[in-house]
Amino acid sequence: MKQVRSGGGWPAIRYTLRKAREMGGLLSMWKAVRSRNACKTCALGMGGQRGGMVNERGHFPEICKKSLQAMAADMQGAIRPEFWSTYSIAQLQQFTPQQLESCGRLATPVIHRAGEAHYQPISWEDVLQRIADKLTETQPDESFWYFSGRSSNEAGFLLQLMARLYGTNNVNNCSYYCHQASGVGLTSSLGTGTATINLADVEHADLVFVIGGNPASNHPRLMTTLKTVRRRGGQVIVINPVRETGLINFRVPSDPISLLFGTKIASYYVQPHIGGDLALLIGIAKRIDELGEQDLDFLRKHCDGHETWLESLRNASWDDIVAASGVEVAEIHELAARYARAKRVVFSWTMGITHHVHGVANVQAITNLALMRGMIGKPGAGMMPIRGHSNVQGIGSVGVTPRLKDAIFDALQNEFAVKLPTTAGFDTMACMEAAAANRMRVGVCLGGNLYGSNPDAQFAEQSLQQVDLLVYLNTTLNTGHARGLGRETIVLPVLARDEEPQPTTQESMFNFVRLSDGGPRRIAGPRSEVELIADLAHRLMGSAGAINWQQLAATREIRQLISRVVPGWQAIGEIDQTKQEFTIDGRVLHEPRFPTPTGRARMHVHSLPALASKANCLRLMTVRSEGQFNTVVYEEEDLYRGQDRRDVILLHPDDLSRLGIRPDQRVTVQNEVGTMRHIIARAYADIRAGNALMYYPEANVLVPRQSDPHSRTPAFKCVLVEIKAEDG
Ligand SMILES: Nc1nc2c(c(=O)[nH]1)N[C@H]1C(S)=C(S)[C@@H](COP(=O)(O)OP(=O)(O)OC[C@H]3O[C@@H](n4cnc5c(=O)[nH]c(N)nc54)[C@H](O)[C@@H]3O)O[C@H]1N2
Ligand SMILES: Nc1nc2c(c(=O)[nH]1)N[C@H]1C(S)=C(S)[C@@H](COP(=O)(O)OP(=O)(O)OC[C@H]3O[C@@H](n4cnc5c(=O)[nH]c(N)nc54)[C@H](O)[C@@H]3O)O[C@H]1N2
Ligand SMILES: [Mo]
Repeated sequence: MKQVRSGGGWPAIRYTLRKAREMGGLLSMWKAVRSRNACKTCALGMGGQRGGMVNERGHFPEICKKSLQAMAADMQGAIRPEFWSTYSIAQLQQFTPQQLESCGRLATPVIHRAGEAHYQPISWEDVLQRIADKLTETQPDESFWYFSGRSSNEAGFLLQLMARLYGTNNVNNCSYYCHQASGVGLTSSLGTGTATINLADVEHADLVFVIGGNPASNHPRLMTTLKTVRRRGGQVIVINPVRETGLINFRVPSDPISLLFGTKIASYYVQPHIGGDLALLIGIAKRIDELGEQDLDFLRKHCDGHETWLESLRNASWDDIVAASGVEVAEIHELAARYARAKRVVFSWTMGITHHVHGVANVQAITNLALMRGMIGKPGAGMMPIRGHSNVQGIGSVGVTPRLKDAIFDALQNEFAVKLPTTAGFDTMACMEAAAANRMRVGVCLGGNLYGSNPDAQFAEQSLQQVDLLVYLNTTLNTGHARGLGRETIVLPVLARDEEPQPTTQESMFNFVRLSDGGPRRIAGPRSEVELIADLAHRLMGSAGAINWQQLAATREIRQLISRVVPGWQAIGEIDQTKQEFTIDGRVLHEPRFPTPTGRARMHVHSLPALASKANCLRLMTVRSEGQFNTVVYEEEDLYRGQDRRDVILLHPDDLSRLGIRPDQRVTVQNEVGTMRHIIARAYADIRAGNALMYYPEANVLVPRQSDPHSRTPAFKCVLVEIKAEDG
C-alpha cells in the first residue's frame, strides 16, 4: 500500500462522507456531532455548551475521523438477543476487535460462567442483586475497581465513592497504562500533575516541542493549533524515532489553503533511539548551559536543586549522551540553539515519553529543560502532556486514584461523618498481579478493556481467570469480553455520553470542564452509568448508611458534592444554572508560583540510562495505527504508515539486510514473554535503524510487565525482541 505524503486532507474528508452514510446520512451525522456534548475521543476537548465541533477558543469547525468513528459505533443498532446463543465464547475469541465492535451496541445484561459455551442474557434485577450479594460476602480489599477514561466525572466520582465506602482503595484508572508518569513527574517537579497552560498559550508560543507522540493521527485537532504556530512564524520541533508522515506535512481539512497545499508541521525533526529521550534532553540542557543561555535569575528565584542539577549536566560526558540517545552532538547543538532563540516555548509529549521504565525521569527531564529557561509560569509557555481518553484527566481529578488527595479525603469524611479506608490501594498492575495470585474475588470495570490494554496478554488472561466475578460496564463488545473472563463474567450495557438522560461533565487536557447535555437514547436496554452505579450502591449499602445513594442518582447532586469536596472545582456547583464551563482553579500557571509546599519548583538529577539492548535483539515500540482507537480497531490499514494490514513488523531496510530477511518475508518475533509467528517483516525507512514497530493491542503478547517504579507505567514502547526469518 502506498504511503500518503501528508496527514489529514481529502482522505479525511472522503472518510467523513463514508461514515455519514453509515450514520444514516449527512443530516443525522451533523445532528450527532453538533449536539451539545463533549467529544468522545481524545482529551483535546471539543463540544460541550458551545455545540459540537467547537474548541475551547470558540473555533469551529473542529472534527476528526476518530470522533466520527466513535459516534458511528454508538449509532449502531442493538445486538439482538439471539446473538448470545448463536455465537459461543470460542467463536467470539476468533473475532477481530473490529468484528466485535461492529456486532452492535450492548443492549441487555449478559452472564457467563467458566466452562459454559455461551453468554446468557439475564435481567437487570437479577444481575444487580447477584453483584451486590457477591460483594457482600467478599472482603473489600479482595475487590478491584478499574476505570477507563470515557465515563463522566459524575460516574467516576460516584463509583470510587461507592468502592471506598464499601471498604477498599483498590481504585485506579487506565492512566496507569498511559500518562501516570506525567502526573507523577510533573507533581514531583511543580506540585501539579496536569498541563500548566491553556489552548491560547499554545497558539501564542513561538516554539512547540512534540516529543514521543503522533498527534497527527491521535490528536488530529492539535494540528490546527500547530498550523497556527507555524503560520505565525513559530517553530515545531519533533523528537521521535519514527518520521511520522502527518507531523511532516498535514492538510487541515477545515482550512482551504492548508487543505490544498498542506502545512509543513515540523521545522526540525530528530530521531533518537527508542528510550533515548532522557539522554537527549540532558544533552540539550547541557548545551544551553555551555552557551550560558539559562535563566539563572529564574533558577535562583524559583527553583530548588538547580545547582546540583547544573553540576550534573557539567559532569555528563558528550560521548555518553550520544551513545545513550543515538543523536549526534551537532544535532543536539542545533536543537539547543533553536531552543535558546525562542521566547515562549511549550513542551508537549505523549506515550513515547511515558511508556518507559524511566517514564517519570523523562517527564522530570522535560520539566528541567523548561525551567532552565524560565518557560513555566508565564503566558505562551509551559507544559502540555497530551492526554489520551476524553475524560481520563477528569476522573483522576475527582478521585479515581488509589490514594485520594488529602483535601478530598478530609472533605469526604467531614461531609458524611464517615471513616474512609486508609489502606494503600493497588494500582492497575498490582490488581492484576493480586488476581494472578488468587487474591482478588471481584473486579468491576467501568468502561475500557482491561484485558486488551494489559502488557503480557497471556498473563492477563490467566490472572483474570482467577477472579470469581468480573463485571464490565460497556457500550460495545471488545476482546476483554471474549478473553478477559473470570469464573463468572457479567457484561452490563450502558448509555454513551450523548444519550445520558441527565447532563454530565468532562475535563479536557487543558483543565477545562465541559457540560454535556446528554440526549435521547438510541436503543432500548442500556442504563445510564450514574443511575446504574447508584442502584448498585443502594443495594449493597442500603439507605441506613451515611449516604443516600438514591439521591445521588441525580447528576446535579453529585456535582454539588464535587464542588464541596474537590479543590478547584467550586464552579461545578453552579454549572446547572449558569451553564458556565470553566477552567479548574490553580492549574494554569501564568506566574512562577508553584503549588509545592515551598512555592518553588524542584529540579531532579538523573543519571543517563543506557539504551535497552540484548544480543540479537531489536528494540520494539508498540503503537497505534491511524485506524484504531486503543483496543478497538476500526480498520486494518494504516494510511499514514502505508500499511494495508496489522500483522506486520516495520524494520529499517538496514536491519532487514543485516538480519538476512527479505522485505515482506514472514518472521517469528519472540522474547521471554511470548511468540508471534507469521508476522510480515516490512521495510520501513522512516524508522531509526535498530528499532522496530508493531501494532498494539496485538503485540501485547510480547510486552513484559516491567514498569517504571515511580509511576508503575509499563514500558510498552521498549520491548526487546528477536526476529527470525521463517522458511520460504
Ligand atoms: N486515533 C487514535 N487517537 C487516539 C488513540 C488511539 O488509539 N487512536 N488513543 C488515545 C490515547 S488513550 C492516548 S494515550 C493517545 C496516544 O497518543 P500517542 O502517544 O501519540 O500514541 P502511540 O501510538 O502510542 O504513539 C506514540 C508515538 O511515540 C513514538 N515513540 C515510540 N517510542 C518512543 C521513544 O522512545 N521516544 C520518543 N521520543 N518517541 C517514541 C512513536 O513513534 C509514536 O509516534 O492517543 C489518544 N488518541
Ligand atoms: N502494547 C500497548 N499497550 C497499551 C498501550 C500501548 O501504546 N501499547 N496504550 C495504553 C493506553 S495509553 C491506554 S489508555 C490503555 C487503554 O485502555 P482502556 O481504556 O481500558 O481501553 P479502550 O480500548 O480504550 O476501551 C474501549 C472500550 O470502552 C468502552 N466504552 C466506550 N465508550 C464508553 C462509555 O461511554 N462508557 C463505558 N462504560 N464504556 C465505554 C467500549 O466498550 C470499548 O470496547 O491501553 C494501554 N495499553
Ligand atoms: Mo492512553
